[in-house]
Amino acid sequence: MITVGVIGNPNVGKTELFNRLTGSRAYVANFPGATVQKREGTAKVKGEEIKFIDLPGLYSLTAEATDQLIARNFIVEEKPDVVIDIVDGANLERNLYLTLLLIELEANLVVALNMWDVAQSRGDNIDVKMLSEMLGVPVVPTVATTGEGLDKLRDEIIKAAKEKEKKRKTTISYGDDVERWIKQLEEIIQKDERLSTRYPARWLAIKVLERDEVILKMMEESKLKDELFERLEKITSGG
Ligand SMILES: Nc1nc2c(ncn2[C@@H]2O[C@H](COP(=O)(O)OP(=O)(O)O)[C@@H](O)[C@H]2O)c(=O)[nH]1
Ligand SMILES: [Mg+2]
Repeated sequence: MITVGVIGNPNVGKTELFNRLTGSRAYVANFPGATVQKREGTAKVKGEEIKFIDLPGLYSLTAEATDQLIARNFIVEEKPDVVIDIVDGANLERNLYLTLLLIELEANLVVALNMWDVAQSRGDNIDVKMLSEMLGVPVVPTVATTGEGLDKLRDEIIKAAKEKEKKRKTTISYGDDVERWIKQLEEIIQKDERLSTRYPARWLAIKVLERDEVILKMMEESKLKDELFERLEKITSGG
C-alpha cells in the first residue's frame, strides 16, 4: 500500500483532482484530536494499492493555524510515501511558496501543475522541465476537470514511491550567515537520536531559528535543551 498526501493552496483544483484519482470512493474522518476533516480514498494503479489522504487547503505551514499544523504534522510524523502538491499553474509564483516549504519539510514531492488549460489559453510560457530541475522534483501538467495528465501523474506517484529511499534532496539556501547558524543548531539536534530519526534535522534547526512555538516546546523536552538554547542565545546576540 502506497500512502499519498494531497496538498495545495485553496482553489487550485484539489477536490476535483482528489475525486478523479480516487473515483470519489472517499470516506471522511477527522484528524486525531481535531475538527479538521480528513478525506481518504483508495485506487489501484498498475496493481499497486494507493491510499490518498486529502490535506487541508492552505498557503503556509506555520504552527499558528490548526489546519497548517495538522498538515505539517501529518507529513513529518506519519511520513506518507509521496506528497502531491497541487499547484495552480495560472498562479505559479504565489503557489510555489508552499512548494518550497514542502521541500524544506523533506516530503517526497510530486508537483501537479494544475489549471494547465488556463495557463495555456492565457499564453503563459511555463518551462515544465526547467521548473522540475529547479525544484528537484517531478512536475506534471494536469487539467483536473478533464483528466488530462492524470495517467502521467499516477506514473510519477508510483515512481516516487519506489525511489523514496533514494532521497532526492533539494536545499533552499538562506545565505552564508543563516546557513552557518542552521548548521550549528543542526549539529546539536543530530545528537538527539529520538529527534533526528523522527524529523529532518535541518528542518528542526530552521524552525528553532524561526522560533516556531511547537518546535521550541518539543526542544524543551530534549536532553539537549541547554546546549541548544545556549547556542540559540549566542546566535541571537550576534555570536
Ligand atoms: N479550467 C480548469 N478548472 C479547474 C481545473 N481544476 C479545477 N478546476 C475548477 O476550479 C474550481 C476549484 O476547484 P476545486 O477542486 O474545488 O478546488 P479546491 O479548492 O482546491 O478543492 C472548480 O470550479 C473546478 O471545477 C483545471 O485544471 N482547469
Ligand atoms: Mg476543495
